[in-house]
Amino acid sequence: TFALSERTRREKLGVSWPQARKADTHKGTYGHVLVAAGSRPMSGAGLLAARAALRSGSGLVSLALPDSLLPALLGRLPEAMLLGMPDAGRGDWSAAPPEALAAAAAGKQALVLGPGLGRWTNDRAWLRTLWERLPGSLPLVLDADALNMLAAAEADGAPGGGEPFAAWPRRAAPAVVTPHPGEMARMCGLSVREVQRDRIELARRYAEEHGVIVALKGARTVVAEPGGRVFVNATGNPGMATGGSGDVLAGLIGGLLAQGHGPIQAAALGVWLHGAAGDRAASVRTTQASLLAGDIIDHL
Ligand code: NPW
Ligand code: AMP
Ligand code: MG
Repeated sequence: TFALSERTRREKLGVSWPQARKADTHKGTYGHVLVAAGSRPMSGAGLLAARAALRSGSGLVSLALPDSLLPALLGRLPEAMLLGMPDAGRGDWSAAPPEALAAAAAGKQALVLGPGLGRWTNDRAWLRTLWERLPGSLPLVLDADALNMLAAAEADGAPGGGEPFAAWPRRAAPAVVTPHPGEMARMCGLSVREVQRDRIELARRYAEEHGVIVALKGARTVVAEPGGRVFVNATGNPGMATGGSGDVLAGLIGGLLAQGHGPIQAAALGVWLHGAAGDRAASVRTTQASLLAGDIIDHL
């Protein structure tokens, strides 16, 4: 277990930051992120995640959202490309075939799935189909409602139910999951109090049993990889306990993945940067109490 300092980033993860951009490069060099996030009334989650992915340095960002939300969002984030998913006019994801999202992910260098996605009938079967259709090598960040779907899938694994998440096929590129303690409690069938009792051990065990990178958020976010290193973050402040803060982290990690960082590197570096940007925002722009999630993006 390591404190996530500049030195451990360099020595234990091989990540140097900031990375200089080479002169002879173009936007295609820095990866294309697909952010599948947002639904009525949480389109802001998608905008925040996509904007954070852009600020992380990725070359292109596409934001997939239910079709009928698009007119209201035009011009809100002009740097991102908007991709309407079939929604039968409902503003949610319940009518969007997983195959359509998998097709949109083709050729992208990372997929961020979950912030503000909402829930619908049999959504975990939707996620299971998507899991199968996505290339196993596509770097993936699962957050928020995607994690609630995994939690539901795990519960389905009870006798007579469906296939638990732990039994889903392993991916060549381990997914990064970014639960807050409430989501982790659902994913593990525990109370929040039980999750908080031994965060390091729980994150380590979840990573091991599910073959994923875990970023268990909150004060001192714990980042764990299967069978290996655990990092405890030292940046960040309680001003970041504000709506949209986690949506920013998911987009940021997705952007780092798309630029070629490995999943543990992207997760650890993303968590550290997110906290450092939040610290800077709270001291130079505003106060902890007045901090907005968007301020974290602006200070990346
Ligand atoms: P309690 O009861 O407050 O103490 P949910 P959500 C617990 C989207 N958003 N330590 C918490 O505990 C998200 O992306 C959209 C301890 C409660 O039980 C999601 O899709 C926004 N406990 C959706 O909203 C901005 C903690 O978890 C439960 C904890 C719902 O996400 C907002 C709450 O979690 C939001 O990001 C901690 N550190 N953190 C937008 N602008 O569009 C949480 N808990 O029920 O999963 O609700 O996180 O708000
Ligand atoms: P979410 O609950 O998904 O919006 O995520 C909240 C984000 O803010 C996570 O990255 C947390 O680590 C961060 N955060 C929330 N509360 C604190 C805190 N008290 N200290 C440091 N970071 C926090
Ligand atoms: Mg969240």
